[in-house]
Amino acid sequence: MSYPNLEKIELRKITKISDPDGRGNLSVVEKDLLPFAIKRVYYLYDVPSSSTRGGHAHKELQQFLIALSGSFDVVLDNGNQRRVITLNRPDRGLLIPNGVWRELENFSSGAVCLSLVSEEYDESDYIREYEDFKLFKGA
Ligand code: T46
Repeated sequence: MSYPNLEKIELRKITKISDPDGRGNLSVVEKDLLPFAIKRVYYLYDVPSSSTRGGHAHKELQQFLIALSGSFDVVLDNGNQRRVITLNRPDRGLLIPNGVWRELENFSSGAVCLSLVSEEYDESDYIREYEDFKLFKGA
């Protein structure tokens, strides 16, 4: 399998509607923003700052991550290089293609990580050992 170019993985802007009467903001993820139909939504919260989530890759699943509240770092690894992206705005989301190892760390107090994904839950789609990921990549 080829190595996805990590430099092409970017934060996508989510439409933000600021209320003219000062009632706060509303953001909306519309279908054109994502290259997949959303099949599942889950969220991480109450994550201790010392904890790491993720630590796996997906064979097929594509994912859009949003820091609904607070901040955390996403470490991306394509089997060849690593890149760290901080999520800290509810009007930005990170689109992670399949075949990318990810680790989520440095969660701030009150951080909430929303995950919109392309597949139903299937444990066989996970590669949870880094050595298996390297083999999957053909390294
Ligand atoms: C990802 C990161 C950001 C389910 O039963 N159903 C589900 O839909 C999910 C997502 C998980 N689970 C079970 C599987 C495990 O027994 O919940 C437990 C914790 O899952 P996991 O260890 O995979 O959690 P994270 O935070 O390491 O990873 C999750 C997602 O699994 C993964 O797709 O990219 O969040």
